[in-house]
Amino acid sequence: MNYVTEVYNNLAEKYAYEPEFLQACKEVLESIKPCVDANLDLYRKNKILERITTPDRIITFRVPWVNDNGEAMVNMGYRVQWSNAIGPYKGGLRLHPSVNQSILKFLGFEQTFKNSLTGLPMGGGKGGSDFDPKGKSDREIMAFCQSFITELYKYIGPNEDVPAGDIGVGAREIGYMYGWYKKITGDFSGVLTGKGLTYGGSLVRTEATGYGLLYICDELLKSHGMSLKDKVVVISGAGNVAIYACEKAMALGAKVVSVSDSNGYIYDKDGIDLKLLKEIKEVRRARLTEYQKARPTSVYKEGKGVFKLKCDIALPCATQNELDLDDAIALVNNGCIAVCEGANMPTTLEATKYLQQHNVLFIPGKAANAGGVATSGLEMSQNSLRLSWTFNEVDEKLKNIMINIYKNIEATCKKYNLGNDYVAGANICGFEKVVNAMLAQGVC
Ligand code: NDP
Ligand code: 2IT
Repeated sequence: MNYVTEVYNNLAEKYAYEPEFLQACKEVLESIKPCVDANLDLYRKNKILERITTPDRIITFRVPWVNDNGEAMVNMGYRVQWSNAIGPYKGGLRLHPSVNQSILKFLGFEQTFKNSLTGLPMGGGKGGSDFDPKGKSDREIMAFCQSFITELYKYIGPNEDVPAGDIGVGAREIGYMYGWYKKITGDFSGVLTGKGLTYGGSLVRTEATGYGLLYICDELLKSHGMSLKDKVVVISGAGNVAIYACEKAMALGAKVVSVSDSNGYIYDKDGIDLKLLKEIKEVRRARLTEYQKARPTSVYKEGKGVFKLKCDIALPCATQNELDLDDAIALVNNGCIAVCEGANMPTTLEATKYLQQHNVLFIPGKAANAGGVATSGLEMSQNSLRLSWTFNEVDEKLKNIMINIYKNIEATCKKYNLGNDYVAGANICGFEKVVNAMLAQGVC
């Protein structure tokens, strides 16, 4: 049996109860086969595939906190430290009731290759909790964050593991976590990224994932003789990534006609009113029904539906497996040219294959949404230098990183005769750097 299949089958047997993790492994392992075949003896002898699909460690812990009624609450906390082959563990923290070990393992595994693609010295990790921030008071959020860090602080550090935000974790949560880390350790250092601008945060970090997504989308279109000008774009999600993807898409001349949350979606034929969206989501933390109330010419529909809308470009920016085969068929039938993933693994394996087979240009999340972690890397650099760069300086570096990611993926596609299979290009490109570091460092 070939090495890739053998390793995947073993994982599938051992982790049958971790579907998201297996999905991520399947995608990566199948697509790196040309590179594995070219180095078969070396990789087999060093158990490269077995080692890279096994995290360095998983830390799990109880997070007790007290709600506003004085009642004790308990959640599970996790940190998956996947690989520090090329730098300290780096990756976000997710607070969402769906969080479990399978989801955090898929995210930590993906993060390792994503961080490698940025060209910055960052290893991969991910963490979070099944705590649901929705409807909680500021005091409850603070109580949870302090309890979470009371345990996690033992395992993180500016040269060890540097967490950041993800779903449910933004500036407010990072602030509470940073304050408590400092309180316990007395150490003012770059242990978290996504910090506020008055205490070590970087300009552009808030915008970075969404902006980066559009920089790479723009580069993709340019290299195929097109541009974003006058393109109709659908976006799912209405959080950090979606909002700044919307902002940059509009700045580059596209019209964004949708956003969504976990209850439903907005279709705004005149183009999303970004100021209104920010006010509702960033200030009031309210639902999208409020958008429709304030803008009666838009339409609100319950449930899924964003990818059934007619568009030129689709940017899934909410969560994993939100774009399925039915959506992919609708996108192709509606003439969609490109899908770039703002979220992590938002497209199912079948949907990805369908889009690629029907010549829809497809950039996977580990490349397309790498701008967030790349700018976290730039925040780490500024913290080490004890300097703050201007908005334009950081934005320019972000843009160059995204363009380089695209160029490197394209070069990998050429090297291995992969055509426009940017999934394989991104996986092989991210994988090769990590593996070369592993080989140089011996069995550890
Ligand atoms: P936010 O918490 O800011 O926003 C998440 C958005 O997605 C919300 O609109 C939320 O709706 C929606 N959503 C979340 N879970 C579900 C679900 N199960 N079903 C339907 N809708 C859902 O998170 P981010 O914008 O930061 O993250 C979005 C995606 O981007 C995630 O996949 C994340 O891993 C990825 N990402 C984030 C980066 C970052 O820097 N923040 C960097 C790279 C990737 P609701 O409010 O109703 O829950
Ligand atoms: O998925 C991701 O890349 C993130 N949530 C950002 C991680 C980071 O460390 O900035």
